[in-house]
Amino acid sequence: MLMHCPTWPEEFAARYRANGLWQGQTLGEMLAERAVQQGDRIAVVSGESRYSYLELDQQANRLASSFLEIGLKPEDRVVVQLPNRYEFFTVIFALFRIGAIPVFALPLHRQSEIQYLCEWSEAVAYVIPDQEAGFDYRVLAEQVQSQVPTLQHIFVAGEPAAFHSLQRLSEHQSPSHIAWPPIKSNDVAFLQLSGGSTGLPKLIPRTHDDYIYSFRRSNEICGLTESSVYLAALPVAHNFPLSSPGVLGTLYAGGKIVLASSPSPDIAFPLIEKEHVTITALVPPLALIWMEAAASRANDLSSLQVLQVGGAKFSEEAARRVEPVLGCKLQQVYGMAEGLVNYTRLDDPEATIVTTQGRPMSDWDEIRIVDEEDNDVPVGEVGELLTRGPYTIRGYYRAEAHNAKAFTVDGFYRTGDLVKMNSEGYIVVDGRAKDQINRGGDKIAAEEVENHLLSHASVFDAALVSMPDSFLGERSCAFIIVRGQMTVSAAELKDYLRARGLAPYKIPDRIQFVDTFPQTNVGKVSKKALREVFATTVTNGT
Ligand code: J2J
Repeated sequence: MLMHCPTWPEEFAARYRANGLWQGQTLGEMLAERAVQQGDRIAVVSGESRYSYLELDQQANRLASSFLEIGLKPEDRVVVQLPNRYEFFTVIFALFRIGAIPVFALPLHRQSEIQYLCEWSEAVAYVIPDQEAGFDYRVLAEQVQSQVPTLQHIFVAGEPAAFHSLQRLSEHQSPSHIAWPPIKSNDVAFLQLSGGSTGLPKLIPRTHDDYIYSFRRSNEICGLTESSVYLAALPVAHNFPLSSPGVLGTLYAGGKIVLASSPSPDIAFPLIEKEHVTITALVPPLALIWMEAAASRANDLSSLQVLQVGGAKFSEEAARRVEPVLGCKLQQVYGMAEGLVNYTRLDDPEATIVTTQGRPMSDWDEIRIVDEEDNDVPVGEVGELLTRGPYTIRGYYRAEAHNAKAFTVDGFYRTGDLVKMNSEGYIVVDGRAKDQINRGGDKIAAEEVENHLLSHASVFDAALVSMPDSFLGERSCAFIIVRGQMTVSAAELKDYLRARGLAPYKIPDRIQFVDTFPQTNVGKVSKKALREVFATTVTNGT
């Protein structure tokens, strides 16, 4: 078991096993089993290429042998930053097979995030595409490798330049069959990234047992079968398209995954028509774009049965339009990479589907809604959501001090979300207690950006807050107090953050210079008062 990963007390683990929630299978074994059952049926469609279950399984095996030959070992951490392309699957299943641990990064992450992930996880390898959306990841890899001494190998999907070619390694036939290292289903399978609210994002250890349970149960709720066709429009490494039920749920069901290189209607709509997509997942701003585009496109979207929307609050007004405009059922999904996922059910009344963010997927999910003193609030009142259960982590990786604050002593995760629950157990997300901005589903930890701003010589103090936005839900505004008589412009500060290698979505949408910050009565910066500057001005996203 990977060190520094808090896990479930044995009494809970035994209960989850005895009740058949954790079934003792690893992700690698799951794919091997499907390869036997599904054989030549298509598992993944990527561009013009189609790959069967058998091909995926065999290529993952060959890549796994190559990884072992190169020297990767069980529990080695490998940062995986791949967009929606086939290699994502061969890479993660090869790593699962040898017990190495993928650390998931998002395609928009840049040097600041990747270097931190590599350093914090002490990664020995980093997997990238050659280029994507005009960005050369090989240059980024060089920069990161020069800074991180543990990083020995760079694997590239596409043109490898000076690095290892994934394609070559997946074609390579080992001289003899290599025995896979023993892997237990309660081992950590990978590290997922948290949205974060403190200085740097935390790493979320998910086990084979708990993750397989989460997408197996999601499949039951979302009705996934081997005739399902899942369009991966969001970046597949994100927890939502990965597991709710996402691409892994689709493989579990024996269905077909269709990879979209971008979620834009130009790319996604023709794929829906051509591949007869039945289900897909979007964040709210993309759902708005799809509804806008549907009216003016000739594409036949009639195969689409379910549109899942989650990651950020979906407005009731927009939710009501989904079925009439796109001709499919809406499912709201309120989940988190730490575990708990809530779904509206496909047969729920319309009022429930459009006004709530669903209810926990499992009877085994334990939920509390509490006030600031951790007392339960009455039904219908707003409080912070706490949760524990068979697929919700008991602590972050290497984060002892933070874990003491982020979890209760009896193991409930403090979500930082302010919610209320109705009498039927459905949850409505009402706001946030954590210091985070949710920019259309992209999470920004305020403190992380503030720390970057504070490192600028002209910045005396910085506070990042959300401002309401009709398209993204929220955008970010950095309030800045300049040091002494120094001067700096908003454009200079944004360039500075870009030069520090911050992901583009974390660059503040607006920078506002002020002389002082409003304070709370205990002398802390009042972010509430700062947010109120924008309370009445809903900006129009451009
Ligand atoms: C309001 N806020 C939401 C929703 C997430 C499925 C779906 C989403 C995620 C995800 C996920 C929301 N309405 N419908 O992992 O498996 C906000 C909450 C939550 C945080 C988690 C999945 N759906 N949120 O978004 O780890 O604040 O996971 O705590 O990225 O997103 O973010 P993340």
